[in-house]
Amino acid sequence: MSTTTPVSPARPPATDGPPATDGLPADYAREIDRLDMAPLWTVLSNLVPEHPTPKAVPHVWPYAMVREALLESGRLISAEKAERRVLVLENPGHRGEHRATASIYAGLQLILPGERAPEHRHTQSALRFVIESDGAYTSVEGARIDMAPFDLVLTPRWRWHAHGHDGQQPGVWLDGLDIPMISLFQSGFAERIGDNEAPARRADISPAMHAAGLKPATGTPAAGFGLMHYPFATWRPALDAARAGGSDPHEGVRLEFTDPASGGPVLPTLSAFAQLIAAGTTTRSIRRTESAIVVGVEGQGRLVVGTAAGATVTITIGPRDVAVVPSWAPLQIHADGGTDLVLFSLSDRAAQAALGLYREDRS
Ligand code: GTQ
Repeated sequence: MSTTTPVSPARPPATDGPPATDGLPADYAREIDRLDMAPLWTVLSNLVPEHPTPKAVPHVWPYAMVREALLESGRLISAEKAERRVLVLENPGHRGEHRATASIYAGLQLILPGERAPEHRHTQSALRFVIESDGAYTSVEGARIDMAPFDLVLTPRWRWHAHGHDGQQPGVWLDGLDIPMISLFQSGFAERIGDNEAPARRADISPAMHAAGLKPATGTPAAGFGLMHYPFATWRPALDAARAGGSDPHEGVRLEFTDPASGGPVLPTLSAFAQLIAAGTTTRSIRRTESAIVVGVEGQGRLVVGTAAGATVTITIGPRDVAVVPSWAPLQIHADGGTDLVLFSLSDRAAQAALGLYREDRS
């Protein structure tokens, strides 16, 4: 059967000029364009590249350079009005796309003493890495989690969450979300409610349960039982303890934050890591298909990151600085600031591993 009746309303051409002919006869190029089709053979090697070709570039947001602009946002809008007062970290290779890498959204969120960012829930999952806090908190399904500097806090998909602040100084954390992945699947939903309809306030019992290897014998485990808080006060000593077990030439001492229920990544889409590189040492080059956001915690050092063009970019990183390591970029870390270098990172490894895609290459 053939028909000349368009199945969708007439629309303007995709581009202003005539379609790119790509060496095709002009009439043919026009005809397939009119039919909303395009030749594969002119683009196949871009669609199915021999190796990852990220648009994201190695980049750093030195905290001292961005902090003032973040505080200024606090004078321009309230947390209540903004819903979430965040400056999104846009990779220079993804400007206008609200993402730090192709798959990861990252932003710096500010909350001021006495403010409240209202309850909402969404199918996007979030993790927070605390940068500054003397009394900021997140509540997840009504359980309050107090945030101290360098704590990791989770807000898995579809959990009600709000933020507040009972302290004196501005509260800042890095938000890492799987927004680009949920956008790719067009599977985003969100709900907002007022504080009077908020989930009942309750104690966060999960740290005590997990520390003891216990869980409630009755009731629904889903009711906020999962471990949502990985305090710096507990993960930092664990990194030192792991150091006694030896260090890897490509990674130094690197630990993954896990969901104790599964032993797997903290979120289905995002993984999180703590890493220590001993003073005066340099890791051997490694490249991974994960794209990563790296945050400095202690010490000063350098990330030497290869680019697609075969050059290298050197990123100086210290406490609270936020950097990007793109997919498949060779990475070496130099702890050359005179002390041990401690880093936190999050990546899309969880999603890649779940799909059987994750690879790494050690040289
Ligand atoms: O705190 O819930 O940076 O929903 C972006 C979207 C933070 C949040 C972000 C969000 C949140």
